Amino acid sequence: MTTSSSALAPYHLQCEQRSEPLGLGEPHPRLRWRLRSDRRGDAPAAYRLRVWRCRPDGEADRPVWEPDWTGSEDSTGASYDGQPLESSTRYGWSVQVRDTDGGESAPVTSWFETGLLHADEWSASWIGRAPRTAPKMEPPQDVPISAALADIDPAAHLRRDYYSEQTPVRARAYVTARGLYELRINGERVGDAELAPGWVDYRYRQPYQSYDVTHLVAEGANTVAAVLADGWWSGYVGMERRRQGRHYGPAPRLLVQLVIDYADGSRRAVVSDGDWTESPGDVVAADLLMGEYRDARLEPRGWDRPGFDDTDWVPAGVFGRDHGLLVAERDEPVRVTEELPAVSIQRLGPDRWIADFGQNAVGRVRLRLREPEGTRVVLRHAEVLDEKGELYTANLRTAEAVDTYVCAGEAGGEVFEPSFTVHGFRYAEISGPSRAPEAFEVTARVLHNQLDWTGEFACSDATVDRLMRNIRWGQRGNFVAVPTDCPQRDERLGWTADAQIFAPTACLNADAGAFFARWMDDVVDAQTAEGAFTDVAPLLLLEREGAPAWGDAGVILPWHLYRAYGDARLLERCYPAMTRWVEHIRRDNPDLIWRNSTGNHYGDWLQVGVHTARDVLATAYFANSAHLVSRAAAATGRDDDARRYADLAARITAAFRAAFVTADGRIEGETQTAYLLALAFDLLTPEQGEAAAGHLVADIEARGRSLTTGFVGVALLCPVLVEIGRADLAYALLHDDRYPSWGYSIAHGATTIWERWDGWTDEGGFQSAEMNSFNHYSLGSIGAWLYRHVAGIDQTADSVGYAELLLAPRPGGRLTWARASYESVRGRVESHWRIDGDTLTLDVLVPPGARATVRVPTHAPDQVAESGVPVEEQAGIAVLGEGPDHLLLGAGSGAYTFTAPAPAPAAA
Ligand code: RAM
Repeated sequence: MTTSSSALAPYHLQCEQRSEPLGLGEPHPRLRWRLRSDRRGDAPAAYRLRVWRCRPDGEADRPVWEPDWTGSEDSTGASYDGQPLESSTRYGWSVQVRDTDGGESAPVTSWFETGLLHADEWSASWIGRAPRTAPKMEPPQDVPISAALADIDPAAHLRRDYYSEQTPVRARAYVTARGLYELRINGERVGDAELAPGWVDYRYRQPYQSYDVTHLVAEGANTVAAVLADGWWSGYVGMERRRQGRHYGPAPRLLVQLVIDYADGSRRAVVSDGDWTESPGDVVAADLLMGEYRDARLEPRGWDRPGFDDTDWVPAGVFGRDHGLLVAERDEPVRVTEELPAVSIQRLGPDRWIADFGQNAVGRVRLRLREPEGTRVVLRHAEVLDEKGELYTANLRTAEAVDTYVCAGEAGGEVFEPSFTVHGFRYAEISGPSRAPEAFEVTARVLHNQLDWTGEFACSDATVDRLMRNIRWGQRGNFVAVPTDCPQRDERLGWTADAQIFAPTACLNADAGAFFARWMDDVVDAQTAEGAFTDVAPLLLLEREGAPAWGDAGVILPWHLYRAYGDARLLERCYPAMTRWVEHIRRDNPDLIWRNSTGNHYGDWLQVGVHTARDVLATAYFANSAHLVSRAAAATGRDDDARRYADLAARITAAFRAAFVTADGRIEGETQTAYLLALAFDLLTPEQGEAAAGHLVADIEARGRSLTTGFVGVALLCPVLVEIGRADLAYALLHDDRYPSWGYSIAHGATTIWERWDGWTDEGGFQSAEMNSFNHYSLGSIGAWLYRHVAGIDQTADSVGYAELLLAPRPGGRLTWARASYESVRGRVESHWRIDGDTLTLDVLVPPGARATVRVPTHAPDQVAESGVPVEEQAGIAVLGEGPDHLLLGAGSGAYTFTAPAPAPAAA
């Protein structure tokens, strides 16, 4: 029997949400793929997986999992369930899909590779600088150094030589540090991870990276070497004055295991141990917040290559072989993802210039220099300039963000880029060089965890496009090791509310699944014995109990990630912690009004001139969390819990109404956020809801169509306005450029989202430097609305993994077109509308296996056509309903072009 071929094609094969990951730790990794097809209505009916083991040279060796065809409409992935995976081994895999007509796709292949799966396979020791009997090394006396940096020991240079009798066929390096490391083999930098091993709560886990170093190791003499700095382990992190540094330990440590395979089948490990030697070098001091001080004259030349004479180095200190907390890295590391050349360089003095990179970004500056030996070049960083055109650094608080480089005087010039620090900046002041730096010699190198960018949005309005760019830059700048609040001042912590508010936007812009899932371990581990999630994770602040909307992130995020990516494993893992949080609030608030155990109750943080009643906000969040736990229970097959928490949510809702809502739908405090919470979380009766919607609109109108929302309310603002039929008001706020609005910041040159609406105002200038970041993503939570309501890409309320799309664009405001695309776990989704004269055209793309509800915005629902044919006559399209301003259609997968009389312009 011959099988017909299918139009279905799997693409973007991933393992554990990563493309061809090296060094996986998961015994049953999840394999997934997206589907495309050029045939309408195409859907997968079954898939077939093949997994095989590879030999060290990469060739296929033998099958390890050959399951039969699995019948499934939900063909987004499956967990490996074959023979136990071996450590440090590459596996090839392929997937093939069968469509509903029996046609089969060709197999598409990919690979993954395991790391060290068992703690007992590690033989490396933790090494570092041995405790010195001599006094601490002093930095050279001819150069000034700040008190904070002077308190930091020079980065340790560690090395060892080894000899190889044979030519290696394959080599892997498994590496981590309590601190930050840069590994080198035979003079070459290993890999391109920056700030490795990243930041997790090291008290619970220690992630290691895996590198393919086959091309670096050789027959004969070899050298493995590393530079080791403090990083999050022992450097400055956060703003807690009583405890700003050395959070995890007093000094950094390194762990290296190099595994080399030879042609004769033998395997050898070269590990960090007492055979390594140590010396300080050119990195005089390095710190994430303070900056890096590099004196190139002190570099031990050739130290990372064979043949170096290290007789005056000292034996490395050996600090045990504790491998218990080692885990394979689970998401893509921080990397340099872009370079921004200076767009201008202004001279400010005889040897002082300011470079503008045109974009507030996060990373560091790379400088090319040609200066005499001993020339000291200092780089200072700032997000904005003051009125005199100088760097504005007051808002960095105690973060110095100063990098210093002392030139070696290389004849051919030299390049300085710090390795163990990171700054948030648009401007850099360069002082010290004897001649003006040229633009090509000054580059900002952009750093963040590398994400797979899955979403794109564009529209006819340049300011709205700038807003989306600002949102994306905010995501890049604050996805550095953990989701941070800000990248510049002495804070940079994993604030939980910021993350939950921004997650819907983040997960449309990019596949942030693996990044957030890894961070969720820190959120769960930080939970108190009483069940309180925390305000920040990894936990660093002394206050343990999370505030309303902050601690709730522990419930909201796993649920959101499950819905976005359709993988229930994280939800399963977090479920017990989610229930503990809700139980903790319930226990301390028997009347179900959340007044007790509210931690540092921040309310609607940074709202504008209003005060949202704290109990209202807290109780609304309590109801929402109980409701989400009920949904999570249902999704993971816990029916009793589902009923119990649904009942709890209903009782909290009743308590909320009794305590805070009047008969005519007024909510205590009467702020926009109070109304938004009640409406978004469905806490009102239909009558109250209608009245509350009216009060919300009246408040916005009374303020001249202006918002008052802070971090918490802002995410709900435009979505709720659309929901209550006032898309026109949502657009008015979107297009507003008066204070407070997104447009106001853009009109004042913002290239990222500001922490505060009033970060800078015409009247007041800069807000207090005590708390004024120009790169916070929280107020960028409107990004999700741009995708969902402006362009029209969303999923229905009950859909998981975009199985049931909701394509409901709401043309309005100044826009004449908008489009978005999103690479969902199922495949590509598109929505693109444009209004040309009297005609609206809507192009949508629905991936195979998904279904869509399409809302065509038009005042003449009886005149909607698809590809020129009235929709009633088009096969595969169902008319689901209509209203005065739209037609609702059901459609299967495929590309569609709808046309209709353009919607009536939104009422002004
Ligand atoms: C600030 C942080 C963060 C916010 C908390 C309440 O310090 O920047 O954004 O969540 O306060």
